Amino acid sequence: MTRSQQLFTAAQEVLPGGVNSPVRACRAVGTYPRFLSRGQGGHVWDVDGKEYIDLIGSWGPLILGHCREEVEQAVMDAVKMGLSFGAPTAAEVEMARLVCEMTGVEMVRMVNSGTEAVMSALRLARGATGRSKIIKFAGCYHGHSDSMLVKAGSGALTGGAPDSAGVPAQTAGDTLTASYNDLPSVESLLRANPGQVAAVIVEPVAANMGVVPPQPGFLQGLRGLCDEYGCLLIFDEVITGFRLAPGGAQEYYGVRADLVTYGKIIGGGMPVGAYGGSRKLMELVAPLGPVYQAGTLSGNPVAMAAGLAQLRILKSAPEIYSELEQKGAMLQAGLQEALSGVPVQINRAGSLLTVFFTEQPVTGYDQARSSDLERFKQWYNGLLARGIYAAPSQFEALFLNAAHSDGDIRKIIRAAGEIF
Ligand code: HOZ
Repeated sequence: MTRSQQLFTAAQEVLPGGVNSPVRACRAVGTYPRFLSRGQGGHVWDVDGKEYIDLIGSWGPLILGHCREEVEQAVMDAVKMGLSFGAPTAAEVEMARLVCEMTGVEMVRMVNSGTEAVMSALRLARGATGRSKIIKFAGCYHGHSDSMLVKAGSGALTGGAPDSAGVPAQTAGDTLTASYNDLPSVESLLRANPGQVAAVIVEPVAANMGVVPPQPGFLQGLRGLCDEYGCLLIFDEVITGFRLAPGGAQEYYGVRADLVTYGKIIGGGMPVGAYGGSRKLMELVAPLGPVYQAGTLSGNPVAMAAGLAQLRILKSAPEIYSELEQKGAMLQAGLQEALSGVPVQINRAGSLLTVFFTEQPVTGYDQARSSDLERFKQWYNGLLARGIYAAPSQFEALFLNAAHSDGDIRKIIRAAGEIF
């Protein structure tokens, strides 16, 4: 038995499924989770000493790779000054300024996770419009708050439970579900619920049913529909924020949302989330306005220090984005060739990719679900055996980071060619 297997056995006694987040249990790929002990650059090591190319990067935030010196140093300096105050600090002001400058939002509120950011943005949208319904897209994942666990992606989809038990029917009833990349499905919901929809929330690149980029005109069309029907457009940029471009998907696709949610990438690996928008909307948040939201650990000084160090690097070295784009294109083209004997669709947006095992182009939820999950299992385990640590679910993304070398990418391509 490996050390990972021993730990997993012990974990199952005290943690549901042996994990603190379902996908990590690796149930969909028929293996046990590798318990990790350290990371460096684009690589991680498990507790048995095996090295892997890390294509998860903590599910996105480690865009510069593990243990980037400036981030590490900033955290160590902050730790020496105190772990938490529950009071304002200078770092929060600098962080808010930087987020506003890079993304174009006018005001931002720090929270502790993407789930919290979305929950708070939805409350704000409802408070601002006086309406209660929300439109989301099947297969998009916006964290695990009650109203968003309707036709959810990510772990909910992986586990075969896109609609969670424990969500009150009244809550679920206020969530309307449209089809991603299908504007008429949104318009018909808006028409059928006149004056009732507070917001349309979307992952501008769906990345929790696997990566599904928006079709040309889709995001622009959503913007137009929201304006026409008087509701707010919310971009959930927990995955795309600061990754596709310094200004996230808003910049990458040239579409502005009313509210934007961010997640872990703002913390550089520490637990952080944020939501932001125009001054007019954000001034509705307490203590200025009637929409209440609070948190002792919000703006935590250690998390701010880590995030600030990472964002400063991203801002001062924009070539990181073109390099990530090149690496993404190189991996996509290489995989396409290596997997030419297998029915695959390789979807990509910048440094985010998913290999779907299906004949049909994947532009939405139904096509994503048509992927051959047995084939995916073989793929995942084949990669793992060859030292490549990928997301253990068809319905997640692969994340490249700035520390991955061309050699790493060649190794992944070589491995892919050996699996089937
Ligand atoms: N399902 C999450 C990403 N979309 C991953 C959570 C985790 O296991 O960290």
